[in-house]
Amino acid sequence: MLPKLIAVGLAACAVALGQPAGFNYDEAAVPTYELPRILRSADGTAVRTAADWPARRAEILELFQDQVYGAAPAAPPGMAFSVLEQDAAALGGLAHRKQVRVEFGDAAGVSSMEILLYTPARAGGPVPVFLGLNFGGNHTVHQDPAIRLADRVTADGLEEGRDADRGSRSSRWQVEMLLRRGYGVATAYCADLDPDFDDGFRNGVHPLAPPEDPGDWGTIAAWAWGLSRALDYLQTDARVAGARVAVIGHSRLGKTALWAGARDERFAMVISNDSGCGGAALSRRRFGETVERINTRFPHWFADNFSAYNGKEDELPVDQHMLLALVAPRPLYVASAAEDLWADPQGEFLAARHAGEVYELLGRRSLGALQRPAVNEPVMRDVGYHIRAGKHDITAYDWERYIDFADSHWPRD
Ligand code: GTR
Repeated sequence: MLPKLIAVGLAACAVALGQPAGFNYDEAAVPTYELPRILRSADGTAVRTAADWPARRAEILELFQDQVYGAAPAAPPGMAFSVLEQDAAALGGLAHRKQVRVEFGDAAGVSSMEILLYTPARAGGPVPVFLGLNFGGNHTVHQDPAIRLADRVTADGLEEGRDADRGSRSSRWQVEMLLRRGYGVATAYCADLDPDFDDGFRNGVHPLAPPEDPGDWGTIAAWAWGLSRALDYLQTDARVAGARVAVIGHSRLGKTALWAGARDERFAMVISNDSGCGGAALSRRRFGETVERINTRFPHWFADNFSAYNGKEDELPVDQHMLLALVAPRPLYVASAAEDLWADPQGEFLAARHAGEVYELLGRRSLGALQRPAVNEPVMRDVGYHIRAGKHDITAYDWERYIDFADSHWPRD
């Protein structure tokens, strides 16, 4: 037991670092737990060979769909793409910029999402692309004055997109770095797909398949569905190498990237940045954010069924190492930040390590049995991992590693 004053002091520091009080940040207080076995089927048979994996994969995917994120519909039949704007000499000649509207048809509560795509202006052919949703509108990812302003939908109504917010999140989107290293980057505003508040699923794309059942799609599933629709577009664009699209996301959008990559095997690489609870972190550790807290604070994110596990993590038929395993054999990268205890860096690392069982079964390289690597010492195999110094964020350091990882898997002349 810690002396009371020290304990109170630690709790105060945790709050100051964005770590709410009343949750566990002490490794010694993590309960003992037993993880569900990835390589044992529901009927108890062992999964021994690569040929056994697809059936087990399908079981696990179904459990996540029913019990955690919720089932989403197929692409709407009336979906259409239109190029709203393009410039072959954007960003001072570095980029080719394209803005594309994806129309979902009349049944959706919102009619469309807008994709912003930059590719290197002087690319000799199709390039690999990093695709991720953004939190604040496409105009927040770069100062480029030609990016169309996105309106913000809040629980109080509609706020017009503001010029003053241009580039306000540009540190999270290393556009020039990506272009200089030969990659494209594509993004869309998450609220185009579903505004991030609980309104009983009247807005966003949910009206395409209104949730009625406790296993139907929540907001994370709607966002992930939108990433697949963005990929539908990217695979038609001649500037994009459609078989080399990495799906990436930070925090709640990192949970989203993982679910998108798990469901949709067309994503050739999956990157989770500080995704935490309901993302890469093991729920059973109950370190930092818990299942109960996330379902209470964000009741719209997951399928209603997920709430049945509030305070009952051990009853979950899955844990998040199994979500990561669904990405195999495709390259998977999980990243944490040292001060981001709310997201449980150790739980994120352990999930990535355990997912390695499936990589090995499929003849790929896991993280191995190593301990969590030291801060700023990335490990890159077919599963990659790093823990960066600093806070909950996605930074230039993180992007450099993701590009290094992509370079190692997708070598080019
Ligand atoms: C927090 C939430 C986390 C994470 C984060 C974010 O409030 O508890 O799970 O998603 O928001 O998305 O920034």
